[in-house]
Amino acid sequence: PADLPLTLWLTGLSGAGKTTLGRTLSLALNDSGRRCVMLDGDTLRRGLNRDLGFLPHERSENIRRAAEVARLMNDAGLIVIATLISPLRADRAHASSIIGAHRFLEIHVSTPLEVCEAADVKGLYRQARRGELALFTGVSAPYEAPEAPRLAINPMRMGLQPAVRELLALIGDTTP
Ligand code: GGZ
Repeated sequence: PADLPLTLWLTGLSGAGKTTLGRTLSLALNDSGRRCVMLDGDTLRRGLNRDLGFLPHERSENIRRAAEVARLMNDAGLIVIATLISPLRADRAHASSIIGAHRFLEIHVSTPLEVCEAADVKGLYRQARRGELALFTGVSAPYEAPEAPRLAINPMRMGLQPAVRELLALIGDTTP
């Protein structure tokens, strides 16, 4: 149904393209009159989650809060696009249970580490390799890829617009 208030949960490495994909999807949804909201890890960490760092229990709490907000927004009828690294399966499973498995779609933004690191848009991989940034996902902290995502998508390989079309198709919108 066109207005089932889903949460699309985009998980993937830093620099995989989650935020860009989420933003482009949200523009496409707005164009077709669907109300949606983005919950981006990097943005949440400057406000709601500003007290949290990158220790495992802090990431868990970051994800838990994002999931609680997603639930409230889904309850209010909005489509939620959540873009957090969310590196651990257990934390994503917890998010799904908070939001409700029937409206939680796990999307793996599967850009490989080598590609994220080669681009290194924010210079964070370089800092992590030099030991200037601790607990960096993919370098010195784990990333557990989803075992059975609803969709795995590599926007760098397939292109942004085709990636967005796949997501739109998944949520039942065939608008190009
Ligand atoms: C991973 C880090 C770290 C460490 C800072 N590990 O690509 P970005 O820069 O713009 O977005 C990343 C963001 C990750 O926040 P999340 O809330 O998505 O992470 S999690 O779901 O794991 O809680 C990255 C930046 O913060 N960043 N230090 N050590 N990413």
